[in-house]
Amino acid sequence: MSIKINKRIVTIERHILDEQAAFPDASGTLTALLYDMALAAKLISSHTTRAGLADVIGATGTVNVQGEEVQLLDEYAHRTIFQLNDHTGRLCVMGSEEEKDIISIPDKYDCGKYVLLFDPLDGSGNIDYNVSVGTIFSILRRKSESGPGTLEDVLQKGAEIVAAGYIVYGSSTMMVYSTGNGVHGFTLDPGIGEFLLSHPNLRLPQPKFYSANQGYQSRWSEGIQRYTRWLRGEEGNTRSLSLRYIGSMIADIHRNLLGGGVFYYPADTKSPNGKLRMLFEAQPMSFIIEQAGGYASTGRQPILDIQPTALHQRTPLFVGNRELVEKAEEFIARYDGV
Ligand code: P6P
Repeated sequence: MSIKINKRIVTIERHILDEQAAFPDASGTLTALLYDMALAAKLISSHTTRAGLADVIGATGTVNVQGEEVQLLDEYAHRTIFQLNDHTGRLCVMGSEEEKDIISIPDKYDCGKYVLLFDPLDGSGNIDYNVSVGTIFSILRRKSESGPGTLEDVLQKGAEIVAAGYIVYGSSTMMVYSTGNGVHGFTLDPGIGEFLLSHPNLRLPQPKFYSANQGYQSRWSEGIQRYTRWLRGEEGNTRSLSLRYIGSMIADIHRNLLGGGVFYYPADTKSPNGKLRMLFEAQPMSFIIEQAGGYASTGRQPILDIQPTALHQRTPLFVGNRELVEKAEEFIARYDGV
């Protein structure tokens, strides 16, 4: 009797290990760090998928450095990622969208060679509406020689990112990551508590969607208003894309990664530097999308080339299929001047 062999089941742990094999001098530290983020994802997922039931829904009554109401799940996600990483000796410093300053490694623990930046729960304002939210992270090598990490270790260009990923807590929980060798997606099998490879070597397909909050159109520049009309098949464009915007950046960008398209949150008269955070949202998502064959820009320059000057600085963001993002740059240059 022949035994039916399952098709190759690849857990995220196995995939990360295989990826490490591509770096002969790898010490395994980055691999272990990615494992830790996968574990954090499982723990956070277990709370987000029953937010309506557990005592984790709703606000804490506090406001974070962004001026946003902190949700109980925000706090849980932030604490989980911190506690899984503060003692491992793999990091010299952390930065979180929820913390005003950089997060030092407690004195009792060793410092390592990596920096971890994370947005513990992006889009958390949508939790109460049962809209998908997510965790975003990026990993960089420290610049300082040794000891506790510094702000300089954190304020690096996105081009210096060693690995980045996000977890989207939606109809299923998916973890998508890149170590600079393509983009790979894993779906959590809650029955066995494992992330299984479901989307190997993700590449942006031909675009179907454009994602922006058109409710702000009157606050946009002429170039961005014309660009938006172009995406709709006007302004001389013969092709129109479908508008899909759910107000949770991770959910919007994840859909566009799989279906093709552009997400943009431009500067406007109310937010002259845009709304999204450079270090915790724009850089990691730009790294991932560019690894999938796309491009990310402020509308005037590549996101990954920008030297950050402040931990929570914001940036305009256009990210997705290269031809769509470059078209935005073209409209902005033509109608908004330099
Ligand atoms: P608006 C969520 O608060 C967030 O930071 C992103 O996830 C999302 O894309 C954006 O803000 C939505 O902002 O102004 O359209 O509600």
